[in-house]
Amino acid sequence: MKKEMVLTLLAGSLLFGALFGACTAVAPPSPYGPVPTPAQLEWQKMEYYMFVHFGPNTFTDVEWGDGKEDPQVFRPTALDCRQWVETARNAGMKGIILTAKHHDGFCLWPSQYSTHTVRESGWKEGKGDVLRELSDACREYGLKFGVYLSPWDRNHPAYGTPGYNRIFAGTLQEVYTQYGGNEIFEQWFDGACGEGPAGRKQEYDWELFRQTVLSFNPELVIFSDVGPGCRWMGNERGVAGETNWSTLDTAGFTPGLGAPSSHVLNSGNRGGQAWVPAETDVSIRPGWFYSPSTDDRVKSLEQLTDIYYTSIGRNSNLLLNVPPDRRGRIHPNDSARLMEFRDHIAASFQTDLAQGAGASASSVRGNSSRYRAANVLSDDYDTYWATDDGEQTAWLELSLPSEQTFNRLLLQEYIPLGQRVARFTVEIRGAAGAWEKLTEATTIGYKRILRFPAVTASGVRVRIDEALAAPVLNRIAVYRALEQAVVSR
Ligand code: FUL
Repeated sequence: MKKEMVLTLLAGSLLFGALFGACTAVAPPSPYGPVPTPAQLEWQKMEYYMFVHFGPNTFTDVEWGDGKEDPQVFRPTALDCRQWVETARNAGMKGIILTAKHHDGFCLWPSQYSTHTVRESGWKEGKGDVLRELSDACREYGLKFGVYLSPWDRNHPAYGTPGYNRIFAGTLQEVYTQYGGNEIFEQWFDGACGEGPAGRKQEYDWELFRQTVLSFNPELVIFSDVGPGCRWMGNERGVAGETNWSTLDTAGFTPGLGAPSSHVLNSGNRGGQAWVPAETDVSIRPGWFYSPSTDDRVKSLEQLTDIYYTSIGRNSNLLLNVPPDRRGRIHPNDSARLMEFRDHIAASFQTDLAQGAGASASSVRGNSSRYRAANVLSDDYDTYWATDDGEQTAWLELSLPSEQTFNRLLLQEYIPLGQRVARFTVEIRGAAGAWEKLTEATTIGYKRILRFPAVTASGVRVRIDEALAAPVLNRIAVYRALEQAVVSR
């Protein structure tokens, strides 16, 4: 064959290959099991937001007001919700959830369903409205706004009668119609009830409560022990399970006494029926409400950093409570600590030492560059590495541009296709070129960050040892975090 003919044939087949390849794009993996709704995905990406416990308890030094407190005790001297929002925004938080009504029944807005509200208080001659001020401030600063409303009400005379359910639904309706319910990002339903066996017994109509808020905002993420939007993760210490599935079996369970065990809430259910990701709620102080006695007991930078790794680092969002003081402002001790924490995390995760690495994998879905291993190096959320269906064990290797010293590994699964990875091993290539095992872990989910003492290596390999379906990872990064925080817990 003549040389020109060979070249023509070669060019022709390349052109055919390119055209053919383009026409038969390899289909993405189908979702596996339950997956997040678009609103749950947006919520998960928020990662970090503020809880605000504020009310009569702020002034009386108790955690659970009994509903008999004189509303006149609520008398903040210099309340400034914009200062809360500014503090949250500067701290890197994406939203605020306010205890609009805690167990004492006191409403931080002048509710028509209660006589225990800001209207009866000593603040602004009864003309104030904290919910109004905070929702306006969140809008002004571009932060999301959420509400905590306790079903357990120690003040309302109808509590313990069937009529109370309608009253509570009316209360929800009032909040959602008057304070921009379609913008509220999260509704927090506390399952706590301390009435005890001799106390008033209320059978909650959870379905009514959920439908009421969803009717104003179908995108709303509803928090409770069993979701449906997100779930309590089982403790108030800030420690999500090392294994943490975003899936949960909810059938037959209710918030509160009928909830799954705290152990289950801590880890979720492998293969669970519903997508109900974990939220970690924890206070920056020993109590949920402000007390002058805790001004010097604000959690240390080490404690907060540890919580970062045991919440956000374990496939959970972090709802950090920062209770305003008796002026109605965030105390300087809390805000100073929040800024130290923000700086520490920002410095620790500033430089991804894997950038520029060469990436290879045991296999790539359909050999298509669309699913290539190097996608895990990009910050584009929607590009990912995937294998062919059925390949449930796989590995991905990063050859670092040069030897690097690091102590954190960050991994993300592309959760719009479900949570899949059940167990994985991390290996590193040492100075002599041999691979050695560094560590192992179980679930990944939206985000997993592993901590280990600093190692120096020229390569990192993630081996998926067990998965419910073929793995889909959209991010792998390595960092050298500041070694100020406690390494193991
Ligand atoms: C608990 C409540 O009893 C506490 O007072 C606090 O509000 C916490 C966030 O939830 O169930």
